Formats: sequence, structure tokens, C-alpha cells
Amino acid sequence: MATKKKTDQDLQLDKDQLKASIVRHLRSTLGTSEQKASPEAWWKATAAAVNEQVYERLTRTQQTHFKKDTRAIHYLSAEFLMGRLTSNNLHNLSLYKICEEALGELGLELTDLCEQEPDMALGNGGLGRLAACFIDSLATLNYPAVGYGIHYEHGLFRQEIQDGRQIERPDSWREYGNPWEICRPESVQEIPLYGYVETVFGDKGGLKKVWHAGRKIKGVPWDIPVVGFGGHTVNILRLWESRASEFFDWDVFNAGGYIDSQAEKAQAETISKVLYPNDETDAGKELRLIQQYFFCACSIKDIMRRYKRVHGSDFRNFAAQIAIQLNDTHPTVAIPELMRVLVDEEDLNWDAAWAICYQVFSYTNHTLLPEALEKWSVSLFEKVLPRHLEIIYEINARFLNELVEPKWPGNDAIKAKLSIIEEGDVRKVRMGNLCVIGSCKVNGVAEIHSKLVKEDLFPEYAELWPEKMCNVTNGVTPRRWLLACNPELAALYSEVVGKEWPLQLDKLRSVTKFADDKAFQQQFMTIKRHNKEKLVKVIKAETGIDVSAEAIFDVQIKRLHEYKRQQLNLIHIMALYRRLLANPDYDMHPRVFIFGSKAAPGYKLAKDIIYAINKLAERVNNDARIQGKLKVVFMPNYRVSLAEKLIPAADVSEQISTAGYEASGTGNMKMALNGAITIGTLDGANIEIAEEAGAENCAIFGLNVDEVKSLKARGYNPYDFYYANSELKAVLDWFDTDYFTPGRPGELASIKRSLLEGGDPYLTLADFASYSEAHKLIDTWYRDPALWAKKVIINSATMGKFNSDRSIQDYVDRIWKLKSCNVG
Ligand code: CBF
Repeated sequence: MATKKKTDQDLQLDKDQLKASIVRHLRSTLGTSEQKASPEAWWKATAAAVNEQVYERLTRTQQTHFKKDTRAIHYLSAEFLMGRLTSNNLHNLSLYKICEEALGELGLELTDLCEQEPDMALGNGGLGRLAACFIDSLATLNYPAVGYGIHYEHGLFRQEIQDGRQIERPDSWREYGNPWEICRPESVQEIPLYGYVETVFGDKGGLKKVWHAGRKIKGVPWDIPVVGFGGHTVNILRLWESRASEFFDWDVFNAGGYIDSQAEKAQAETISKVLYPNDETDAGKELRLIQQYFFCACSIKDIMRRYKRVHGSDFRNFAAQIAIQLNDTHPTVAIPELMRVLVDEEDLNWDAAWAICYQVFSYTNHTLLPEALEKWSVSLFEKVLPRHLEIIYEINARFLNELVEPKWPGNDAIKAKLSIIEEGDVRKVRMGNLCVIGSCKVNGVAEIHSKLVKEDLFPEYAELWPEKMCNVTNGVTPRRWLLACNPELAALYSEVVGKEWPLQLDKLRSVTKFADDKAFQQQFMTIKRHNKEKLVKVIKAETGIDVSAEAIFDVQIKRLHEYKRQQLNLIHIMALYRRLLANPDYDMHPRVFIFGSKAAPGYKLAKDIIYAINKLAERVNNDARIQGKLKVVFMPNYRVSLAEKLIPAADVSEQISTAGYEASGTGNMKMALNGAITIGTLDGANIEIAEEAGAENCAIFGLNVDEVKSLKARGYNPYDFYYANSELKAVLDWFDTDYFTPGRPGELASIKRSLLEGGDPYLTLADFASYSEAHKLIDTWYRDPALWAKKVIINSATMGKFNSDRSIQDYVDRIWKLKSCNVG
């Protein structure tokens, strides 16, 4: 019997209904009582009550999408850094206030319950968090979309700091269950691996390839509903968990081989066991390639299943219905996989299959770092995915013969460069090249980055296909990164510009007219002060360090990497410390430098930098001589939920990468939106932030992209800067002493070595003097409260461009060509 579609109004709950639902779930879902329930049980009961709403809307969305048979985007990403979902879902369903009141009547604080939720840390950093913002925006804008990824049992490691050093601990985000995910056994997929390829005669007379797999792995889907703001559309994020095809081998088990019978199960489950904690290199090669293939193959099967449900084996509509975005090179193997399915399983001829593939895929590049453009050895590919290697050879041969040869006749050097196969002692498959060749669009993530992708990384491809290369500047969801994390500022904005700003962030621009208004400045800065006071308590609780909200809160939060230059921040703090020791009256406003950062476990220098920051912190924070003018805080276990506390409290946003290395950055957008001034290089999205806010409202310093290139071309010698700047020299020499590591001289010397003997590849010393000047400027500005307030208000009010809804609309207009689908 057909049921009537429920409207948003039918679904809306009031406080009493929500309260009753929470209590009912506490008893019937959690099996406990109001008297006995732990905070965790209350949180889960609240989530269960909210899920009643979520599921109704999810079903409604899926039925509408099915009925309308709409074109959809399938966002393939090895990482989704979702963070916590409770507050986000409540806000997006317009239930936050109602829930706060309902729980209040039960004697509970919603914010305390939210703290019970472990972060879903299925990503390393910017790339994974971007994917999370994008699926939020897709649902908000009512676009049919599915996110596809891996259901890692352990997300990014939990970082502990012991004696200043990073210790990695496993992250078990779902050890006690996660109320936001739904297992979908009805959509399990089976994936082949290893084995060999046989050529046989096909039914239609010609030759046909058959892949005889050596092993099969089961992919079990877990769906995380993605609630759009307003609650109209609820899309899904589908994450695949690996399991053995057969639970275990009964014969072996019965014969007494209890351990052996479990071996295959353990091996299969390893595939989705851990997220690789390194976003810049390809470690654990075989497992990593299998991970990538596993989730891509499961996703392609899922896409096929859904398509065939409506269209059967008629693939003429496939490219019109299906768009697939490759989030970096990690899901590249989806291209040969779709070719394999179309040619080998669906019997399409090569040209027809390629015409489909080419229209379906597009690729986003997120970095120019050569080590991040993945390459897999041909022999590994041949072992794990023998049929895919053949397909890649075929794609490559056709590309070189049909496109490269006519354009550059006889030019073997260009052929070698553009080939998917890198020749050499170890032949390799270049996934970046495969992505560009197999995608109809290739985009970078900020204007400057896209320009460099086009001109420096893939210039010949851009010559072949000028219309293929484009830019989509990143963005962040203002729902999580302002409405939810900074409620006071959100309320102020709603009062001044109306309640639409979470959807139309551009509306904030009208606030610039109050940038000079004393009363508004006062309101804005009072909110910042409250956020800083809250952070003071968090810092004390997490680190034991006392800081004052009077000080400037100077924040650098991001993965630890030499190109992001935490070491520049570090040596500048050391220089300030020296100035204060030399002259206790050195004129500066008190400053708290706050870091949050994880280093890849195998990245020794990055871990040394964390150690140095902590050792510097111990010394500086306990030195009475400097009268509290300088404090250094390293916040352990940086993650999304911690970012939500740090960002609203930041006065200064450190965005100090070597120009040309940070593709975009998104922390820069979040901090500016929450009223911080960027101290930054002309890199990534900093350039566009400065354009929006006005360069005079940012502290821009250092070499620009062209200057970096020309200094490198001239031959950069860090010793020139070391000898020319006595303060810099003194700071670097400090690393050799035991000043920060009493009794253990030289423990920090690796940092100095990397900056001098190591050649300082990221030009830290070259930018030191101008960085130091920019900090002086910040200090001067801060001491003029009206000037500071004006600048931070302008920064916050002009970040409308960096709404991830705008990014998604750009993807839709420039790449995906979707139509929004009215669900509610
Ligand atoms: O585009 C999202 C982010 O991706 C990275 O984190 C990445 O993993 N390559 C970049 O480093 C960031 O610049 C970028 O904002």
C-alpha cells in the first residue's frame, strides 16, 4: 500500500515529544533507567531519538531519488573526517534548542552529552575534512549524492604526549557501538583479488578475458546518514568493511585446525582495519593498494546495482545518470575497474566502455608534493590486480598512439613523461597520469594551486585538453564551523543579518558596515573573550598549563609537515624568548602560542619538532623572568572536536607554508570566519582570503610562489641567512645546547641540521625575518583595540566565498552538472 510522503512539518518534533522519545529509547533501546543511566547511555538514547527523524527523512529522500531517477554524484574518498555528529545533526534538523530544553528538564546538559561521542576520525587532515564538509553541503543543497569510503575499524591514531614526545595509540571510535551508522547486509558485495587472467572465446564469437580470482573478500556496507541543513535531504555516506567470504573453513576447523581456519578471516578483516596515518607517502604498499581497490570495487558494484535496477543492461544512460569524483589519486583504480566491469562483465566493446568512463570520472588534485602522487610497482599490480594491469596497458597504448603521437610526432621524451607507466629499474603505474587521462575534468583546490597543477604539474595534458583543467576553491560548512562551534557569534549574526546566513554566508558581508561601530566591536570582542575563557579551561584541563585570556591567542593547528613550517613558528617563539631574556621589558603584548598537530608515525623530523615545541613550552611556561608574557601550549590529540574549541578562540591564525606547497588549506578559512587575523604567506587559499578580507587586514609575509621558484633556481643557501641574521643564528645554535633539555645537549639538534646541512628545502630561514616583522605588526595592531576589532570583524564578515555550499555549486556548474532534487 502506498504511504503518503511526509512533509517536513509532519516530521517536526516538539520538546515534550523529543523528551518522551529519549526516555523511551533509554529504557527500550539502551535497556537502562533514568536512575541508573550513564552519560554515555543518555547520549545514545538522545541519538536514537534523533535517528527516528533521520531515518524518516532518509527513506523519504531515497524514495524520491528512486522515483525521479536523478543524476547523482558518487564521491569516492579514502578519507572522511566526520568528527562528531550529534550537535551537527541536531542543528541540521532544527532540533538543537528543543533538545537542549528537553534534556534540561531531565537534569542533563546537551553539551556534556555531546562530549560522550568519540570523533569519527576516518581521515588524516584537510582532504578528509573537506570530504565531510562536501557531503554536508551536497545534502543541504538537495543534490543526490553518495559518499563512498572505507569503514576503518581504527581511525587516525590517538596522540598522547609523554615527556614531550608523541606516542601513537589506537583509535577505537566504535568500540562500544556508534549510534549513527546502519549496517546494510542486503547490499553486501564480493570482491575478487589476485589470481590470473584467461583469454577465452566469448558468446559473441570474439575473444574475451576472464579473471580467475585467487581470493574473494566480502564488502559489508555501513551507512552514515548525512543530514542536510534544514533536514530536507538525507543522503548517505556508505563505508565498506572487509570480511572473509566464508566465515571460516569448516573442514579445517573440524579437523582440529582452529587457528588456521581463522587465518583467512583475519587477513580479510585487515583490509579495513586501519587508516594509513600518513597522507603523503605510500607505506604498506600491498595492503594500501588492496584497500583502495576494495572500496572502489565495492562502490562501483553498488553504483551498477542501483543503475541496473532501473535501466537493466542498457548502458546508454549510464554517463547521464552517474558522476564519480575521485578525491585525490587514492580511488584511481575505479577507472580500470569500471572498464573491466563494462567490457568483461557487461560485454560492451572497448570504445563504448571508454566513452562512458571518460564522461563519468573527474579528479581533484589536492597536492603538488611528488611523493603524494601515488605510484604502484607494475609487479605489485600484476600480482593483486592482473586484469586491471592489462586494462591500464590498453588505456595507455591507445592514449599514446591516438593522442600523444599525432600531437608530438616522434617525441619519445614527452611520451615517457605522459605515459601511465614509468619505465626504470622498477616499472611503476602512475596513478596521477591515469586520473588525468581517464577523467573529463581535473581540478585543483584554490586558484593558485589550480594554476600550478595546469602549468607545472600537468602542462602537456593541459595542452592536449585545455578545457579539462579547472579550479574549485575549497570551502567549509558554516553550520559546523560557525553555527555549532561558536553559538554566541552565530546568535549575534542572526540578530544583525537575519537567520539565513548559515545557507547564504555572503549575507555576513553587510556586517562590514559595523566594523567601526564601537557598540558592535564591543559585542564582537566580548564573544571572542568568552570563547577564549572557555578555551583557557580546556587548556588547563588537558595540559595543566595556566594561560590568560588577556593574551593574544596565536594558533597553528594542522598536520605536522616541514612544508607547513611549524618549525618557523617554533624558531620565532625562541627568538621572542631570547628578546625577553635579554630585556625583560621588551615591549610586547602577552602571547599564547597554541599548537595542535599529529605527525605521521614514521616521520622522524616531524616528531622531533613536536618534541621541541613541548620542551620549549616546559622552559618558557615556567620561567618567572619573562613575567608570563610568553606561553606555549601543545594540545595533545588534535582532532575535529578539539578544533571546534580552538577555532572560535583564535586571535591569530598561522598559515605559514612555503608558497606553492599548501594546495589550499581550510583551517585558514575557519579561523578567519571566527574572527582571527591570518598571518600567512601568499599560498593556497590565503591569497583568496586576503583578496576577500583586504590585504591590509591580514599579515602577509614571505616569498611568493615566483620568488620561491627563482630563489631555488638561483641556488638557495640557508647559511647565507644564518650568518646574516645574528638573532636567527643564536636561535639555531640554541638547538645544540641543553637549554631546553637539561643534561641532554643536542637532543633537538636534528631541527638545526635539517635547516642548515639539510638544505632547508622549505626555505624557513629565507622567510624568518619577514615572518618576524609580520608578528610585530600583529602586536601593534592588537594593542589598538578598535583597530584590531575592525580587522577581525572584516575578516569574519568577508569569508562568504569559503562556504562549502559555494564550492559544491562550483563543482555542479563546472563539472557534475547535477539538478537539485526537491525532497521535502
Ligand atoms: O583540499 C583539501 C586539503 O587537502 C590537503 O590536506 C591534502 O591532503 N593534500 C592539502 O594539503 C590542503 O592544502 C587542502 O586544503
